[in-house]
Amino acid sequence: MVGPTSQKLFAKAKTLIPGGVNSPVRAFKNVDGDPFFVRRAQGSRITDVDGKTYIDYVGTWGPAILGHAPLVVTQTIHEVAKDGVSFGAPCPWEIEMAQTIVDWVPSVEKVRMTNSGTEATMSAIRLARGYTKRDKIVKFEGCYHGHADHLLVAAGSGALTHGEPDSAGVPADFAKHTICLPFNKPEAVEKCFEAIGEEIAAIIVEPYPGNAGFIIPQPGYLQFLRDITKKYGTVLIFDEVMTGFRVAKGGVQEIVGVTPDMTCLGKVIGGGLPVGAFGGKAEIMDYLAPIGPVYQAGTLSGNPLAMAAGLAQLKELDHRMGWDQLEALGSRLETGIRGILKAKGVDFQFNRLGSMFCLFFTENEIINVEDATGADIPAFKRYFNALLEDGIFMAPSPYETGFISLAHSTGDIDDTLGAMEQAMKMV
Ligand code: KE4
Repeated sequence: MVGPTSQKLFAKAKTLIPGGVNSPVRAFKNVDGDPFFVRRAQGSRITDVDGKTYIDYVGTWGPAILGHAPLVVTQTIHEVAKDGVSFGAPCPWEIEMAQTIVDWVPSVEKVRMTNSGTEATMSAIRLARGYTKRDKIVKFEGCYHGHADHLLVAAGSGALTHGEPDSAGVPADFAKHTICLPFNKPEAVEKCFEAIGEEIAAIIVEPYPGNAGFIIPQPGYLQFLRDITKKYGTVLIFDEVMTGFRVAKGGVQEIVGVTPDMTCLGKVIGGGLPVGAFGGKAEIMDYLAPIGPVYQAGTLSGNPLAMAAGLAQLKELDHRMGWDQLEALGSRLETGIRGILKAKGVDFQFNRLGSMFCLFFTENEIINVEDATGADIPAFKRYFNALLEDGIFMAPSPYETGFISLAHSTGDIDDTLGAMEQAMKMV
């Protein structure tokens, strides 16, 4: 079917949609390119309107853990939609989803569904503030929790006591209760809590940050955050929107054995449809309306279609014990990449946990976003574009994470490694 090219579609899109995209990272601005427009996606592959097919490691930024359009999900959507797509009234699907999250995620005793990760983190913070009756929150540089005003905050001049807006349109007053500290630096958290610990409602953290490339917490760091928040009566929130159900059945908290007070989820739990969730201790969650004083709501929250699609995906993942297969695929990719780097004589940093990975174009250890921004970004751009030319779609930004799905074959991994070997010549 011949239709308008990506180039023509992008030109048209830009006359109607700011930047031509409905989410900034899709615009390929971080790789000096123009985005392709997608015709269809199936399994490990995505095909653009010009007929080019790519092995896809963006995976719609995480949700496509079974690969694109898995039959178990698309059939479920088709079947359930016949009985309605949204009721605005409770339905059994919501109970089944809540029961699954409670059963699988160690920290969750009760859970509230939302329509995005942003809603989940925004609501979790409001709940933590309502529960503790405190205003201050702590986040970490390089961690992204969606685009709520109080989370678009960078470390300010008074880094230990208040933050500064990290986006136009965010009033300084909205940012002043958000403290932004360096990740993997316990001493910075200690100094902050010694100064104002009694005022801090919550720490929100991506336990394995995936929005600054993919960063590994130093040994004991997450337990340290657990201990200091317990000491000061601060709510510890793990933002597992990206890692939840992906790195393990119970997410990072199952792997590291650190149980937060609350967890934010998204992406995988929607099977590709818009879903987020936040959950935690019943004592905290019961502060939510309609039984508690903290208001939170959503027209489409828990709608039957998204719940059924997400449940179909989670059940399939569990039935196939997908995490073992994802680890095997991730390990194959890592071994291959390390061989390529060795042959090239460079010690670029490669971080991975299961099916999440990131290659940094620097030989310096990456322990926080400062290290990631010190990498050779022009080299990344050449590498990204060489891979794209060769039919491999990696995240169009050096500050994102790659995702492998259960639809990726060992052949896909080997073809990707072949393309990486060629692309490395451009670095
Ligand atoms: P959404 O509002 O985009 O559903 O979720 C926000 C969010 C919250 N927490 C974490 C850890 C996240 O990674 C995200 C969103 N992730 C980005 C990818 N880095 C979404 C892609 C995009 O913004 O287009």
